[in-house]
Amino acid sequence: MRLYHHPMSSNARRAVLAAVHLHAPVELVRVDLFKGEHMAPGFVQINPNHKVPVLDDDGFVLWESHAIMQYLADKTPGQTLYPKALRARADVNRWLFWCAAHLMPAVGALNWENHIKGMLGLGAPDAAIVARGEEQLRELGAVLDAHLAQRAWISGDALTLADFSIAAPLADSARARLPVGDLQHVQRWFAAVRALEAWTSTEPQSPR
Ligand SMILES: N[C@@H](CCC(=O)N[C@@H](CS)C(=O)NCC(=O)O)C(=O)O
Repeated sequence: MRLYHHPMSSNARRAVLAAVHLHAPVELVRVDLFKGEHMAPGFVQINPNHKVPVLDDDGFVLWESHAIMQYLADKTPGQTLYPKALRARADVNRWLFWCAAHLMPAVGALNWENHIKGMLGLGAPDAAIVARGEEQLRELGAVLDAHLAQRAWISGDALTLADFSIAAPLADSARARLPVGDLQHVQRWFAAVRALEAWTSTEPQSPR
């Protein structure tokens, strides 16, 4: 299997984290977003959305990071990241959708305005977009913090795909100036995720 990614992409990182933790036999293929490799005809052919991550499993091409995580887990015998029991799986799915639908747009706005724009020389952050992103993230962060006050991991009592999904974008906390530093339960949980081998072994060495 080939997993197309870029080290600065938190969407790609969650798929890579799942692959590494599951010991899935994937070959990581770096797509250089800064050189525009994601816009090359060959890449757009496999993902018309021109985004990473993309998984190619012997010709079966899958894009969308959460679908990739689920597929890799379902392919792995004996895995525990994605429980099979109906309600346990539904609970993991709930957080994956929460992340995709709510968390990522808020983090994405702050990451673009506070980090990527400056890196690409595209000017100062737009104050209105930053204010809106911060407001959304504070509300979402409060929900996550209250949830984690009662538990070690996001879903059930063990590490699941939900933890990798939500932790991946928080790696940008400092650069994107995400207002999550004072969320004590989130920070305790995030430290536990960062201590996992899947996390430490996929820390970007030279992001660009
Ligand atoms: N919903 C997608 C989002 C993927 C995404 O936005 N990837 C970004 C990098 S974080 C990308 O490749 N952007 C390049 C582009 O949009 O042209 C997923 O979860 O896989």
